[in-house]
Amino acid sequence: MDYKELNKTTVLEYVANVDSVADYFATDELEVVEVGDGNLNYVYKIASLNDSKKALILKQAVPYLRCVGEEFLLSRDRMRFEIRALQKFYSIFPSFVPKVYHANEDMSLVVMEYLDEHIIMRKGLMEGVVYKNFSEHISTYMAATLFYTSLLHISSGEKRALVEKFNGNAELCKLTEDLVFSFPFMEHETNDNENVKENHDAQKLFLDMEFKERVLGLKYKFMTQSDALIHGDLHTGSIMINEKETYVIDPEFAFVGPFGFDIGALLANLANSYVHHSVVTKDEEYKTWLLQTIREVLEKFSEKFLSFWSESKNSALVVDGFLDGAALQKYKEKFVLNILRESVGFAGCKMGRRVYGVAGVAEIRGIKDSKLRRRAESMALSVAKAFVMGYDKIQNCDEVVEIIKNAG
Ligand code: ADP
Ligand code: SR1
Ligand code: MG
Repeated sequence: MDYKELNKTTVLEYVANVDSVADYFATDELEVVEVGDGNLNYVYKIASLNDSKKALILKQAVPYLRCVGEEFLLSRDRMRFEIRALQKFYSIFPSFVPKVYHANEDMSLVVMEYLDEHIIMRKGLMEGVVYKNFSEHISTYMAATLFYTSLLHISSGEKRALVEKFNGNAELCKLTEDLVFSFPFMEHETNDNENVKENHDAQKLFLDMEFKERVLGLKYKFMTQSDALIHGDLHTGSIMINEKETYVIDPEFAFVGPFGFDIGALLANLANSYVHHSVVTKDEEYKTWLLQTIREVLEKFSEKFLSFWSESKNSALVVDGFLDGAALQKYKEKFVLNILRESVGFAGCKMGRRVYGVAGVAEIRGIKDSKLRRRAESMALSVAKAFVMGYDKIQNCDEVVEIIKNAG
């Protein structure tokens, strides 16, 4: 089938010929609304007019970057990787991933479950909503997806096949290389240049060669380390949530990359929320909940990752009998400590990129009062710097929480 960019009308014509969607809606009359608020793609809600509980999402990639415009070309290939990742992550933990009803790589589209009782987590966090099950859910999601796609669980042949399956996602990896690890830390046309102009903090950051060398070290890890299948863009805008449930959406940046990258993305976004509440709402109770959540996410991730590991004696990496019991225990502890450290390093880059880089986040760039915004930027930068400069010395989760707390 040839690719055709859909619109609200042609979405209905398209799904009329898709059996799984036709079965779902039966004879209901349908309505289509565009609900996309992301940077890259078009997202349509297809809803039944007969039953308000029945709806599906159709997401289609277009051959350009939506938030910039048709002049910024970006291949539609990204949808192939989103489809594959949604299916893989769903097979590992279905309760945290929307169910796919239909996928068409030629048309660069996927039809999936509509999450009607959930909101984008970034929005909830800004409104000060407490999600008491979140740390439990997301730590399980991250530990399971990372562990079960790594050499601690699959064979070396399966791992190479997995790398191959996602290796073509080069354009989106390149976006991350540029937009997370390079351009936000130098003069660049894609930056928020109104803000960079005559800004002492920005000039200082761009001239901080020690910091930038450390960023390069982390970029190199991102470009070369193939630990596990990662989501690749796990910020709080890729999480849909309510008090009971947590779903991870939008895995189009997925590839086989470093263990710490998704954890780092999440840590950075939770820390940005802490910065927002320190500067804007000054809600001490909420700030305490955020810090406690950060600690729990990191601690529970380590516990669960180790617990999955304890279920098998033999893996592609550690052959049964290779280490004695005590040495194996020590090795595992060092292994997860290293994941924690790299997560903190990536979190530093991820926080830093949101200050002057393209694609700022509402928590910081959305602050209307310019004085408050500068304060938030400076706080975010101080956490980013502490993370990047000190990540490889971190000993435990308390130290991570202390760094964030001390900044504001
Ligand atoms: P992009 O790839 O452009 O970033 P997203 O996958 O993040 O697109 O989706 C954009 C928006 O569409 C989300 O912020 C959310 O509001 C909505 N959305 C996406 N998937 C779903 C879903 N399964 N259920 C409900 N809303 C969704
Ligand atoms: C121009 S694309 C900007 C960002 O949006 C995505 O969510 C990724 O984080 C990407 O870097
Ligand atoms: Mg998105």
